[in-house]
Amino acid sequence: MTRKAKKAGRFALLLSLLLCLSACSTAPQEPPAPEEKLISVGFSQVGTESDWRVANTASMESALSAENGYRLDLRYAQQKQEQQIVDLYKFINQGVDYIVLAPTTERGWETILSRVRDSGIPVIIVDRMIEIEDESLFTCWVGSDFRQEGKTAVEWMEKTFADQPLNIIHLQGNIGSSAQIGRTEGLDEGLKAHDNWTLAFRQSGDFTQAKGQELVEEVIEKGLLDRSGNTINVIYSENDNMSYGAIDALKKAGLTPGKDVYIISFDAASTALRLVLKGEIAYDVECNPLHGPRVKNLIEQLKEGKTPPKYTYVEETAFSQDNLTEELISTRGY
Ligand code: GYE
Repeated sequence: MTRKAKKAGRFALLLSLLLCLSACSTAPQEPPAPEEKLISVGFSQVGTESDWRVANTASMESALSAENGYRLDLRYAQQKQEQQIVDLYKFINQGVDYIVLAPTTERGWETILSRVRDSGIPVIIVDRMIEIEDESLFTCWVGSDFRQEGKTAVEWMEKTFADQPLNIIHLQGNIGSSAQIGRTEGLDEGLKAHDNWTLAFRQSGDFTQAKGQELVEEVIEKGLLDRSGNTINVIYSENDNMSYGAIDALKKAGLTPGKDVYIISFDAASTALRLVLKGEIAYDVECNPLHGPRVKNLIEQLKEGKTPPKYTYVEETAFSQDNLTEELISTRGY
């Protein structure tokens, strides 16, 4: 054998040894990256209009966190249904595992939810409801009984003001949302049942503090508060943030909330409950925003092949100075 041939032989041996080594050392199949195992959830949120909404978003983010095994795609809609429809199409294209929808308004969901159903993605509705004939267009719902909230407020007004005449200023939420519809219905029933309850003003403040303030400034300017001294002025404000705005407007005009005007509010966020303690809000009906763990629980049931209840109502209460302490407020979580 020539030197050249010997060298080539050694080289071939080395090569086959290396090949064998690399084949033998093939590592066992790596487990998929943790990212791939996360459950993906597309969450279409109404917006950031109120303390309630901020607490609701925080609750969803902490329950559907990566540590808990979720990848949450959160999209805000600035209280616009059109934006929510766009976002739902995006979730279909992404092929998320679940869609969670906090609907702005009750109507107008048929087309987009039919598309979602065709894609096979389960839809969990949270907070407000949708009005839809074909209930198979969503999987389940969890939220509040807004009609009951309205009733609770009116029952308190009946008990507290007895037969005295009321002059009512009504600040409504986002028109067409379940929270607005139910709370307004409660007041309407009260107005029907009491001849001496007068509706002096009714307009939507879109659940925002700025709008609430604007509307009450308008009410004061137009002289719609009763100054006769024989009638009780009540502001029925469909959420806490509008109540904050109402308080600012009253104070700016030299009026004292809790003395010149009684404010009935909804949500019972901690800032508002401290105003109840101060006497500036007379009564606050609770609306619980901590839906994150509830939604997580529904997803877990679906994942296990179970059928969760179609509707889950959250238990709620209401607060006045009679049943409230600072200690209670600080333990409530929102
Ligand atoms: O009362 C209000 C928020 O839908 C229950 O929306 C929710 C309402 C809540 O903006 O503050």
